[in-house]
Amino acid sequence: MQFHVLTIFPEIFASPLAASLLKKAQEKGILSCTVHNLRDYATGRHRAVDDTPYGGGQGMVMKPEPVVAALEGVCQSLTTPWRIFLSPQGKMLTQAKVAELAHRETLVLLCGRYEGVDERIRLFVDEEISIGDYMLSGGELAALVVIDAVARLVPGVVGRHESVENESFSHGLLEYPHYTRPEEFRGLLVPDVLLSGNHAEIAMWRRQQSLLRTLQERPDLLAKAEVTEEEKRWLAQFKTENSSQ
Ligand code: 9D3
Repeated sequence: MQFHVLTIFPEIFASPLAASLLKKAQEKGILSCTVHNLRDYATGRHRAVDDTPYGGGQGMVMKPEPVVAALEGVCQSLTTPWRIFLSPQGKMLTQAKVAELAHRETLVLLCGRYEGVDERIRLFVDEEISIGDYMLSGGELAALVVIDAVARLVPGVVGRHESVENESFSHGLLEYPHYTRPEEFRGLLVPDVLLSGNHAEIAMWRRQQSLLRTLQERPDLLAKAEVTEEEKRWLAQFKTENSSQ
């Protein structure tokens, strides 16, 4: 899988791409990430990538010429590029969208900066993605979120061991609580069931903890989660028994 990033701040990408999972995947050749500096596509004496807004107002707007020149220049040499513009106006990123993107061969990620980009740039990308309803300074951190989330689903990037965790997330419930040594930490004990060696009981406890946590922290997830009729009855009973709390 290939990622190409278009940005005026290529240095933002250096550390995240040079550590941990993404680093290993690139070393293995499963993944490649190329960061392109939008300023290299700017012309004129000042190589400006921004300009003042028509109609007046605060701040600067990203110019269309360098952005479209970069999109065309980079995509020219790619077979099936899928162009994504990271923008607060985009559709919110979900795990389902991440899974869809992971099937593509080449993602081209355009990062905006300044107050916004010239509206005409939108006509030169395939889709617009936001990572959530909060304000970032630009598209760079959002692009890194897309790269990280998508890369995890590319075969070979995440080990077999951890990919199970992946699966449990897509079942739509929150994770059960995890513990490691010591058995007692500042008076806080590891639940007995986890020390029992009874694997059936442990599996049942973990499933119940997942269900309860989801009910308590993210009840919205339960509607879409894979929950059996028996589990639904169990949760409903738990709700009535604890409705006073
Ligand atoms: C100060 C300008 N804002 C007016 C309320 C609009 C605005 C423009 C550009 C707000 C943020 C940004 C920069 N953000 C992104 O480029 C961005 C983003 C985000 O801010 N939140 C979530 N996902 C994304 S993807 C790209």
